[in-house]
Amino acid sequence: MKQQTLVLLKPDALQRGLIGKIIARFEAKGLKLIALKMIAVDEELARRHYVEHVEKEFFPELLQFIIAAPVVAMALEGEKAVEVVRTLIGATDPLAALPGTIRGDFGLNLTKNLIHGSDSPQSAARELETFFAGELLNYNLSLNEWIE
Ligand code: 3AN
Repeated sequence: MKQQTLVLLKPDALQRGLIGKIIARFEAKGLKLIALKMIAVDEELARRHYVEHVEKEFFPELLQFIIAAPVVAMALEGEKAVEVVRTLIGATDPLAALPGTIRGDFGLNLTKNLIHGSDSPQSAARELETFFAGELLNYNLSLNEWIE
């Protein structure tokens, strides 16, 4: 079942020069990039994106972090893309994330955990609308007949 999902490469990924390495993992997996942009997240956008977390005690720290430098936002498409992307990303806490996952290989800090991936098809639909309303691209990735 084909799905679409939202990924954000957070300010720490940008500052640490990991953008290319992380995108390369999704490309190598066979996921199709259907949108990609850099964006400076402001407080309003952060509150909209993290609507489930605005009341949590860690939100002020999360807010300061996510607005501190630009993020790279992308939309990815593929078989079970929501779950597949979450698996590639690894556990929320990089200290618990398995080696081979993005957080397991590159992170040590729960707030500075490099990357966000939608946690369900419902979240994906909402988050894609937030970041890419009307901007998702429809094209044929010719390599996919050898992947899917
Ligand atoms: P995930 O990003 O794995 O879906 P969520 O949605 O539970 O995790 O949390 C959103 C973000 O909030 C995390 N990526 C992390 O940066 C931050 N966060 C979550 N839980 C905590 C916590 N207990 N302390 C500090 N930051 C947290």
